[in-house]
Amino acid sequence: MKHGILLTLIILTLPLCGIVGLHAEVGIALEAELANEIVEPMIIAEDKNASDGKFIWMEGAAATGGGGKGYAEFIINIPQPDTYALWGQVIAWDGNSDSFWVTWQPADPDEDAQVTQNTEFRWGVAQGAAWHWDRINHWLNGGTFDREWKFKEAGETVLRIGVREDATMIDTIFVTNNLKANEGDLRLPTDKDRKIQVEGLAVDAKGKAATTWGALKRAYR
Ligand SMILES: [Ca+2]
Ligand SMILES: [Ca+2]
Repeated sequence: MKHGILLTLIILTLPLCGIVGLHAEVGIALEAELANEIVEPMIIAEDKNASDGKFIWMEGAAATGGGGKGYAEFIINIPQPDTYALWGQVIAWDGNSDSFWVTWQPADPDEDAQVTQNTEFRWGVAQGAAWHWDRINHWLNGGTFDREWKFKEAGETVLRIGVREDATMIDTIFVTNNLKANEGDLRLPTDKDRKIQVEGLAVDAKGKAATTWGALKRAYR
């Protein structure tokens, strides 16, 4: 009888573990200046108050127009299929320096928003002259709404932050599958995060997973 109860408990608990496993909380902290590709006039600049002392922007003066060229691209290995939100640590001085274009493939199409001017991909950045977090939104003509991206598979994704208005600054990015996260749930990149971003340890982990699957396949033959 006791064994029966134990077995029942195990049977009931196992699927629960699976569910918990699938919904593990993901948090990936990235330095903007460590992007895989930075295309001018988006450039790296220095600021002692920025995370690791650097940020990226298209250089420009406050209260003036300009922009629309240059971008930074990040290859982000997401560990599980899920719906994700993005946050950026930013500075936006004024109404002439408070937006980017953002696409994250493959959830978003392979579209050059700087060419199409598609407002689905227009991020209206929260203004402030000191570094602050802002959840990436889309600033549609009918209002501004938080964005979320659904990925059907784990693996490499490509995030592009394109210049829309010059002088808009971005320091760090935080990737999370907690769609209800607030600022207290976010973090700046640590030395370990930067090492992973530079050396691609996430790719190694992926390689290990592939090896494990290969070993499993052999075991079943
Ligand atoms: Ca500007
Ligand atoms: Ca930084």
